[in-house]
Amino acid sequence: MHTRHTTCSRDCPDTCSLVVEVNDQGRAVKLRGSAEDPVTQGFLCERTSRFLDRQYAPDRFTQPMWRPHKEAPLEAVSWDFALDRIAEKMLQCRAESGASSLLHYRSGGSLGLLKQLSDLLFEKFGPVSLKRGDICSGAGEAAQEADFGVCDSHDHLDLHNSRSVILWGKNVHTSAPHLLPLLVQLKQKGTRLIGIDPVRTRQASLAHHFIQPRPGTDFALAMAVVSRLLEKGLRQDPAEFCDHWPEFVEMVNGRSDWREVAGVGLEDVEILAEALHEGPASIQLGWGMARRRHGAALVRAVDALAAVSGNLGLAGGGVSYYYRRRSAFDAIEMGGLEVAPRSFSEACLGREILQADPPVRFAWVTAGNPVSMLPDSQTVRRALSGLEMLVVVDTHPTDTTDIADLVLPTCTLLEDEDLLGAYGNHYLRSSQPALEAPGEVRHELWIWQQLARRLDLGEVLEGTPRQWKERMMVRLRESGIGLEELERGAVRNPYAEQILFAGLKFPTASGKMQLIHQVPEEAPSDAEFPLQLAAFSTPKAQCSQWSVGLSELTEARVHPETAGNLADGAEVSLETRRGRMTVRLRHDDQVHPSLVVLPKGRMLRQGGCVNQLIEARETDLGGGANYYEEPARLAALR
Ligand SMILES: Nc1nc2c(c(=O)[nH]1)N[C@H]1C(S)=C(S)[C@@H](COP(=O)(O)OP(=O)(O)OC[C@H]3O[C@@H](n4cnc5c(=O)[nH]c(N)nc54)[C@H](O)[C@@H]3O)O[C@H]1N2
Ligand SMILES: Nc1nc2c(c(=O)[nH]1)N[C@H]1C(S)=C(S)[C@@H](COP(=O)(O)OP(=O)(O)OC[C@H]3O[C@@H](n4cnc5c(=O)[nH]c(N)nc54)[C@H](O)[C@@H]3O)O[C@H]1N2
Ligand code: SF4
Ligand SMILES: [Mo]
Repeated sequence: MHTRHTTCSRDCPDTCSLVVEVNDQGRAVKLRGSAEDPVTQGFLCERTSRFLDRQYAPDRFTQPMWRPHKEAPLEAVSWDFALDRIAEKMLQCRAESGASSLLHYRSGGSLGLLKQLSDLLFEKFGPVSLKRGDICSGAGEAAQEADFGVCDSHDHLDLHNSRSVILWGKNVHTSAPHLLPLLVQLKQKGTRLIGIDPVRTRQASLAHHFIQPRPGTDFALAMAVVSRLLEKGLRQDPAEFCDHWPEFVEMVNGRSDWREVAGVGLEDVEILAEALHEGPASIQLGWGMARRRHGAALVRAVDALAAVSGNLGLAGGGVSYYYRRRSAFDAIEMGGLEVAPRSFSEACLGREILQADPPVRFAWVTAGNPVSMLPDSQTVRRALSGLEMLVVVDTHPTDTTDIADLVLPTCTLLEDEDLLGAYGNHYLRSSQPALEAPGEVRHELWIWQQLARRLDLGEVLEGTPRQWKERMMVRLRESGIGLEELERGAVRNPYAEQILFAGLKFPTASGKMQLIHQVPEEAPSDAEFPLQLAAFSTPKAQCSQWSVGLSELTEARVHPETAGNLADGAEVSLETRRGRMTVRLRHDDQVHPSLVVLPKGRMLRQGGCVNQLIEARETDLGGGANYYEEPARLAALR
């Protein structure tokens, strides 16, 4: 028995250091969190603790697979056969219809930095068509870039300097578990914790005060608190460091019912106002809250609240949404969207592919399962099924591999080799193979290189994974950090600031923070579909990758009041304007009465996918997807 060290590359803010116990036959028998890593602190989340079930699942792809015609099952083929066919089709499409007839789609299956080399391959070959926007964090990032000029965070340990920490739409227990020990420690030393979520999550028992607003009304909640702060008198004059202060005040004073819109009590507003006024208060925003029609405006309202209350530019303050995880590494030179011949909105991918003129003929999908995870699954499925060739690089079967013409098997996070920056802390880490890849499984770099040779692209991708890692560490080496050090364990990004916007200087055009000063329109109400359907992260799965057992039917949680005479445990029909599915109803008085909550990630092939019920619509900024506001209703099964 021996142990190997690597890093979890899943789409998760924590980016844990893993210890893999490997037996003498080379089989992993246990995964642990590294005790030496300052963030991981010796424990893993539920979904990765159980990853070995997935690692050794019998349905793992271990050979290239080919579907001889659209209705046929996949059959195993050699790499030469698969790559020759793909190269032939790519060259044919480019010659006959131009490179815009090919689409490259990469999502967040792995956060490894080398995964961007797939973008480089397709740019050198084309440039080809790309996706535009980002369904995960697009709206929130665009909001903070508009306000502050950059979307980044104070060091997470700066929370030690906060008198209050406000967890705003951030489900720490489920989505960022390694922030929990720090929050518990802060609570013990007297830091006040406030939670804000339309679902009373487990956080309610951790927080000193928990606020349960109507979903999607965070703009109004923030303005209710601003109104109260204006009454109290501000500690700092926002006009000195913010643009649009007069318009902002006019907007706030233009309404007197902010609190009623948010559906919260006077005490809720008072406690938030007091915590922010007293300061320093750090606002920790969740990533999900902005996946709404006016998602960016919600985040901008919270940014404005932090500014007006005097919580920017000081230790213990700030609004944390995202950590610039790539900032320490050298960028791979690419033109991206600027050079792409055309782009398709990620949120509306299915519809836009179907409407494309000239048509898309070929798509390469990597590290993503767009059929299950993008809105309007059936349209995405139809669009991708209709292509002349769909190639998917993945480790396991998904709704997307189910319609692929070719599936190329690649490494799991335990076999992979890459560099990782985190989006929930400022640490940098390296992954290296803890296990040998089984069968014909290959590192993606090998796949791209083999393809590049067949496409006559010369040397652009040549080099081993380790050589590529070295190439991306030039700047880090200048500050004395080498790859060997990263391979030994987590290293803090030496270029990341402890606190942001010191001296209240912002990297915006005017050097000032930009206050939002327009109220977003309210979402139109829909009398026939009065509820809001949303699917949130579950501890049992990483997006559509389930490692803990599935219930036989998707469970829909609603407040007992909302359920009416539909019994707890009953099979009911969940309906939206997009379609319907049968779900098992669970009464849950912790859920806001206007919501129906499903677990995120279940696939069509697992008996139903929430995204088959969700309309494809973009958010106000950043090309996010409006996942959390689907008008819905429940009905008895007929
Ligand atoms: N276990 C697990 N962890 C994950 C993931 C996973 O699939 N499973 N996914 C990863 C990924 S890809 C991401 S992007 C992150 C997502 O991480 P989070 O953003 O933390 O997770 P979400 O589930 O999207 O939603 C977070 C919380 O926002 C609340 N919320 C919803 N609407 C509103 C609103 O209008 N206002 C307020 N104030 N709160 C609201 C929800 O009730 C939920 O508790 O997590 C990562 N971590
Ligand atoms: N209704 C609803 N839908 C949502 C969300 C929601 O909250 N509600 N959340 C959204 C969010 S935040 C996100 S980020 C997206 C996630 O959407 P996706 O990124 O499409 O998510 P996954 O299901 O994780 O699919 C990633 C695939 O990558 C594969 N994979 C893992 N490692 C590697 C690798 O190294 N290389 C390759 N090639 N493949 C790999 C996995 O096996 C998996 O099949 O879903 C979005 N969809
Ligand atoms: S998914 Fe997140 S919490 Fe779980 S092991 Fe990976 S990095 Fe850690
Ligand atoms: Mo995400």
